[in-house]
Amino acid sequence: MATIFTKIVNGEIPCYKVAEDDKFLAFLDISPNAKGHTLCIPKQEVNKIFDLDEETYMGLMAFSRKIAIALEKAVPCKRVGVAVVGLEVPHVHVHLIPLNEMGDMNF
Ligand code: IU
Repeated sequence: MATIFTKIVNGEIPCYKVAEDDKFLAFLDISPNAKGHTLCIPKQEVNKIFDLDEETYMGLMAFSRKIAIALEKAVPCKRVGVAVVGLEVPHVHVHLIPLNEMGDMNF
């Protein structure tokens, strides 16, 4: 069965799109830990990050870096935190979370 993120990629479920190219999508987290909390995903459905092929893995990192740099300019914050958690959704995603001080989630 398709993951919820594949349904978002396919447009079956709406999202607030931040950016996309042919291989990757960035969209706002539906339950954000901070204003601007963004998820970067490969459009290809793969559960675990280290199961990505090398090219997609490197591409996801490069895409996430671009989005993080743009977020740091667009959202007032001290820095953008990066996390790969994967507790809930079995489709690789990189969390980008604008932070102020340690522990201050920028709301
Ligand atoms: P995870 O623990 O890294 O798997 O967290 C999944 C994230 O995906 C979590 O922050 C959710 O709020 C987010 N999310 C979403 O943005 N849209 C959805 O439809 C679902 C989860 I389900």
